[in-house]
Amino acid sequence: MIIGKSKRLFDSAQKKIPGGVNSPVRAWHAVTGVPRFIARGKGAHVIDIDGNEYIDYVGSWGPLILGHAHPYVTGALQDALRQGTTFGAPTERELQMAETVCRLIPSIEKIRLVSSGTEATMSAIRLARAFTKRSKIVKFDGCYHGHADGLLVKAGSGVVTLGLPDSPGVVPALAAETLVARYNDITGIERIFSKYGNKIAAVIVEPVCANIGVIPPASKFLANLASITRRYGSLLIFDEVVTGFRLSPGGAQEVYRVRPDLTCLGKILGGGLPLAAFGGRRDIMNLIAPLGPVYQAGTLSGNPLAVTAGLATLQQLSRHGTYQTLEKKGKYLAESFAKVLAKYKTKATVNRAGSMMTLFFGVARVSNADEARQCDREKFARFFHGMLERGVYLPPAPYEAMMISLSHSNADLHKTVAAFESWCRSDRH
Ligand code: KE4
Repeated sequence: MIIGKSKRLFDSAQKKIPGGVNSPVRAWHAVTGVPRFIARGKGAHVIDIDGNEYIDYVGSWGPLILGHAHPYVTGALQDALRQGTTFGAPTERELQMAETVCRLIPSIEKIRLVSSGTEATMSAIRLARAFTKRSKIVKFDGCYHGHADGLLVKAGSGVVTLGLPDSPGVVPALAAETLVARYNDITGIERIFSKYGNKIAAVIVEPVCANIGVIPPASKFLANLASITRRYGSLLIFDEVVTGFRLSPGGAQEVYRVRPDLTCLGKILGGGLPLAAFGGRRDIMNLIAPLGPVYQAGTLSGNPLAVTAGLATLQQLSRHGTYQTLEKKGKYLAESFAKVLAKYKTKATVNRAGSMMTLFFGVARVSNADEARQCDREKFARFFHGMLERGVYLPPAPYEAMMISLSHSNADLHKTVAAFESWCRSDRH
């Protein structure tokens, strides 16, 4: 495979951009090799700067549930562009977006648009602390909610642990306000609340994990979280930046029938442009400035182009049968991979939720971050490169999610399975 241009660009990029990339995972440190510089995308395919074409399962880490350059989205953007790009003033489109999201996700009675998932979760946590007048936050080991200081914490020793900074620059005193629990472990949560309950402002959770690989919630886990937080007067925040509009029109909370107090959205919400949001109960959201005292702001919040792309995407997703189609594609791919793994007696497990999935090599079950970390990362790196050589572009990290879009054709899926079987046959380690 010719990758000379990507190599040259990557060498140059590293001179001016830390690690040569504008977000760490794009540097391929987990799989090594030369990150491909992408020239363009079309449907389920991307073409790199050297002209190599791949079936894409990164999907820009989630937003592109319709695929690349969907004509309905690009057409809407072309119309919007002619009217200008940003005004720093309210627009009708922002109201349309707010009304659409509140209709799709009934737990969201009011919503504030922002520009990234990090902003959304950071703001939701500030709001939860203001509303409850408490300072502690509970997050789960393996869940990622963006890079706000208070969320870049890791579990200390033991199960009920005060957070420790997971990055230089995070102040230990702030990290200590975040408690880290084990996903799918309701006993652990009960223990944390029995010790800190009246100090806990909120629990923030990915209702389906996507940042330690895909890990669905155990039965009743989310419902138990909702009842515990209610019992102690804490808030439940669903970080649906990934799952929102991915798993269903109403996100994971519709699938699992659990109503959080606040929800964070992103990725698909912007249809590939920078848009995210936080929203929820009216009595909580009314604390947000300028109505209330909790300050939150953004120059490009609710940007007209991003809202246009998001509305066009949500409109396409509202078409009949969309989520049945996504479920069928995801089911086919996961089951086909499982059949190949069995045929070649390769120890691995496939975790899937709708149109997102992760292969964990060397383990039989992954229900929390500790189990995920037992997986064979070397084998994953070989899997990544083996698939890349066969024209399939996977997330370049073992703890991410393959994203299937509506534009992945049956031919794309069959080719992907054939590539996987060919690699499994060759990788007899
Ligand atoms: P952003 O600030 O990257 O828009 O969103 C942060 C975020 C919040 N919540 C969840 C559940 C998320 O998955 C994310 C970001 N996801 C990663 C991929 N797993 C973004 C990719 C990257 O960091 O480059």
